[in-house]
Amino acid sequence: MQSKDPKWWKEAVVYQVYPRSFKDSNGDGIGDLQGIISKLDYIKSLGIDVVWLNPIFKSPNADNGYDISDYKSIMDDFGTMDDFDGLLRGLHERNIKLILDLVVNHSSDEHEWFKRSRSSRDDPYHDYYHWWPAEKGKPPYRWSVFDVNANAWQYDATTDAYYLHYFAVKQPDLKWENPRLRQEVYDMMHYWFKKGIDGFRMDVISVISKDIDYPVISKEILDKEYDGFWPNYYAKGPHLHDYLQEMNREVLSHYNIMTVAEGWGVLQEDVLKFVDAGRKELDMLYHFEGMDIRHFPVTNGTHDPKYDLVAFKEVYTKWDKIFAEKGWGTIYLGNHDQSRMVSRWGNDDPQFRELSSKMLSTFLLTMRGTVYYYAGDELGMTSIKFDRIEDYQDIGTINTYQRIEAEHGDVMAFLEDQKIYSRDNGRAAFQWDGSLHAGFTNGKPWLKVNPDHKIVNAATQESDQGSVLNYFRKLVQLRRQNKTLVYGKYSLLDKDNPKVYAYTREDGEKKLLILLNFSSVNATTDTRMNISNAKILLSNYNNKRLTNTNKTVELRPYEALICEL
Ligand code: TEU
Ligand code: CA
Repeated sequence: MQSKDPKWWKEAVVYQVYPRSFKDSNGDGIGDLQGIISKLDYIKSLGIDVVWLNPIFKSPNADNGYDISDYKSIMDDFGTMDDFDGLLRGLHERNIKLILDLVVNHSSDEHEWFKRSRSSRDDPYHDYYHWWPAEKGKPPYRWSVFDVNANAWQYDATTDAYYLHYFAVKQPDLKWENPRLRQEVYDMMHYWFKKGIDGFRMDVISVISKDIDYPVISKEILDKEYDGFWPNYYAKGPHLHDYLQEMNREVLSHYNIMTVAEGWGVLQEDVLKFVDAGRKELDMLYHFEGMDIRHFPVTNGTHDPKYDLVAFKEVYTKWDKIFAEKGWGTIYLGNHDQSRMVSRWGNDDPQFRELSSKMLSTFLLTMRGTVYYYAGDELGMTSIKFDRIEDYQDIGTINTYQRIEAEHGDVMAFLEDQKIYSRDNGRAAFQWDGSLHAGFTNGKPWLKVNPDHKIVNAATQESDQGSVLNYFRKLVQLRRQNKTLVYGKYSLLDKDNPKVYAYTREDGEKKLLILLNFSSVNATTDTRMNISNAKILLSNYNNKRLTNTNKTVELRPYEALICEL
């Protein structure tokens, strides 16, 4: 059973740093590499094993670095290659590994390859991208994530042809069908591995292979985004796994590194194709099914929790099962594309913010699978929830707003919705202290800083033993000391309970019971096992207690308990 083979990356806690928002060192309002270097001791103090950095490469920033114009140099805003080398050294000296973002479904339209590609149909680089010659008529419709008109084909007069962009118009899709392009990508990967990086997080790698005949996609499929064209067309390219196997052979297999695919649109039945070790492709994949769980409409009255916890449990249980024998899973509740964990899955009301943050961290650090933890969540940072479109910087929010406005849709409803779902909620600056701009910058921050930094910040929490931050540190240590939490079997208990998430983790040596109240009221759970001798290893309440009558436990609001049976 591969799932039991020990590997360093299975035991790792990955800490995701969004460089633009972490720490600004030169007062231009933008986080940078020297800023991260200045906070390495803080990162080390968390006890984490790996840092994942979002893209740091040269970019005109149409999509905050996910539009790369030179894969082998550093974005001006972030610093220089010397800064990068210093950062990598600083991490390695502290025994922390570094993984970078590999963004190779598309490049920037300002990349040299694309400039040449669009210059002439005869240019050798023309075939590095997907073109549809205009004499064939209009290309069959393809949806685009960030295009104002949601159209992935953009007409370009110089070559009288349309180019494909699944994301923004400034993010043309690279043509993986061209072996020369693939070699360029592999060379670039070798370049970074030779510098000593420890792996890649692979941006929308699931959509790199295209059906280059561009068949018409039926309206029925096109009408459904998440269960329609993404899983059934975009993420099912005919040569996807040939390319990943080739990449493994040519690059990945030469190094002791880790890889994780952003598994957008990947169907459950296809997951193991990516991560079954026997297939020699990638190590891990992270899914979107958890993130696709929506909040109940506000008009339905108050819900507690604000989403269907039974469905939530089903998703994470199902995804645990996929990797029970082969491959290896991942677990996360937030990242740079999502709102803040506590606002979305917990309760950011001042009364419950700390308790529910700790409860959610307990969930993440006690599940099977590699933990991906988003910087700032260890402080219980909350979503910024802008009221006005002018405050947003994210191309996703801005372009969708423009589209809805052009279609005379309900922009107010959209803005309300963005308070829950906009990517900028997770991108406001890291809150170092209670001073102006949260100690993130001396200049004007590129995105407004959350006013709650006066209360929610690292400096205050550092000195408080009971803080969210210090609780996170304890959890990381507990996971490190208990390999049962990494490899042990997961079993869901009391699955229909709408307020409590309860499960066990066990191996030959130990059996642990995890009890999590996802609601703001007292709640009970029936564990159906004898827990009279259970010993509490960690709790998010000061006065630890296990109130049980026989097999039933009563939990206080957002209470989290890790017990040994
Ligand atoms: O994300 C892909 C993606 O599907 C998201 O942008 C999606 O729109 C979002 O999760 C909706 O909530 C990756 C990166 O993580 C993202 O930051 C990039 O913008 C995108 O690819 C393009 O490179
Ligand atoms: Ca800066």
